[in-house]
Amino acid sequence: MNRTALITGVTGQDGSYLSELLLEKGYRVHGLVRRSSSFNRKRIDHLRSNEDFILHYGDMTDSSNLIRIIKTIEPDEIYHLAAQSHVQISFDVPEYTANTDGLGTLRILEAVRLLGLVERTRIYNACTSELYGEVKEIPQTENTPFHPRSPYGVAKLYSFWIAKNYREAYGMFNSNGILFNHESPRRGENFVTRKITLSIKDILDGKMKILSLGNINAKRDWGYAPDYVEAMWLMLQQDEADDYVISTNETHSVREFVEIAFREAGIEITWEGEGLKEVGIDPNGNVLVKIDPKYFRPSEVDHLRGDPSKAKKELGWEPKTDFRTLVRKMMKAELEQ
Ligand code: NAP
Ligand code: G4F
Repeated sequence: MNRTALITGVTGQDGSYLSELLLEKGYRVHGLVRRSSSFNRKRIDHLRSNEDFILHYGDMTDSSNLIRIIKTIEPDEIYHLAAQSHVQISFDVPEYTANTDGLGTLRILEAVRLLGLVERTRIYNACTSELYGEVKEIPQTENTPFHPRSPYGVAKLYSFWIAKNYREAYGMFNSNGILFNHESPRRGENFVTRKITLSIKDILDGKMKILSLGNINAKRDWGYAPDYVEAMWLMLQQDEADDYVISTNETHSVREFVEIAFREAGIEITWEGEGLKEVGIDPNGNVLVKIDPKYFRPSEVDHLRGDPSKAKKELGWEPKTDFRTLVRKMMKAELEQ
């Protein structure tokens, strides 16, 4: 194919699956990695020996670095995935989140524009169902009004609109993917799905006694990350840039995720008590799940469900993995480790 792609956020969950997909398609893949005191490349370590996989040090907060990398590579496609992506942590580091997730997108757009690459370079921008926040309708579509509920959501709102504005103002090929939650065995350990599967494994291994969670009644539209990176690629193969919801149109609570994950590990959980006193117990009466208010967010997103009809019609994209299969895959991978 002889095409060149730059992936920001290449060390993350999505960056790793997308790298595999693009390398399989014959791309030369460049990835942006941050310097850290200990190596954080475990998701992409297996790609290290591939000569079409090239890493560059960089950071979304450093414009000159981004300009230099994009100038050197002149990519056909940029997949802009880098972000401080944890919603609860965005309340602790709001300014950093705005800088990385909001202005970071602007830095990429400006680099492409200033380098005269508008005609050449197509950009995928990683947006999120967190834009809907306090949802105005169920399911959410590309036309549902936004109402973000966290510094992360607000930073991504800027990212969404600046990409759209540069599309309208300068004719840039910028597509926004409004992706709903997507998970995998490579999900970061402090997102709720991975925290649950990892904790169950630790409980079985005797390393942990109780899984502590926050709002177990929150509902999410959870898909499988490898399915979702295909949609990113498809968006950049269209004749025109646009915005697309990528989701399953199914919603499940954190509570359901807990029940199914424990079941996959051979433990039937039942619930007792209410509110902060609610606990999940095993058939022997041992408390394995409890509620800890430290995981409650200052403002929460209660219910997400996305309608991916437009992506199906225009991209020919559909989710391949249902909720139960997703939980099974994640729990199985955890137990096999
Ligand atoms: P992730 O696993 O948290 O990965 C985030 C990536 O961004 C990592 O490679 C991280 O590098 C990098 N990064 C963070 N701050 C950076 C900075 N200042 N400069 C350069 N790189 C930086 O996230 P993900 O789940 O793969 O998600 C990918 C993108 O999709 C993110 O933008 C996220 O907000 C968005 N999104 C995700 C979901 C989802 O459910 N997964 C849904 C909707 C949208 P380190 O490895 O060094 O930390
Ligand atoms: O797994 P989460 O932290 O994901 P959240 O907040 O939905 O955000 C993820 O999906 C977004 C797409 O909608 C992405 F844009 C974003 O980057 C990220 O990938 O939390 C899911 C739900 C929340 O309602 C949270 O309050 O689980 C609830 N929850 C309950 N207990 C918990 C916990 N979340 C975490 N992280 N840890 C808990 O102990």
